[in-house]
Amino acid sequence: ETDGRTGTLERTETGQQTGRPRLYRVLLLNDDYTPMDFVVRVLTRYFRKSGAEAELIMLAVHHKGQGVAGVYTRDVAETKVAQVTAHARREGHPLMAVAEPEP
Ligand code: NFA
Repeated sequence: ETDGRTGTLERTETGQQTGRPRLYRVLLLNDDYTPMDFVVRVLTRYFRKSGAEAELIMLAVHHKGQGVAGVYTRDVAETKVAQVTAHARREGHPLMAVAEPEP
């Protein structure tokens, strides 16, 4: 049975999780200021994309407003969001990343 708080599909009497965990999409959001080459480097560094794939995802975000950088369990997705956000701010760019559960 689905647990709305944890996203686990089942839970044993001892609280151990069973079944497949819910997966979360990490989305990159477009803005007018972050340089395209910075977004490509984020995708290769934090999401292990090839240069060609990173370029395609970056352009999709640029043209459509958002795009999927990767799909992960909740903890990993939230860590990627935090890492990307921290890196962008450190470098002075407004790039935004968010995590959303897969339907
Ligand atoms: N729109 C940004 C630009 O024209 C590029 C960008 C792409 C920013 C993807 C954020 C995400 N410099």
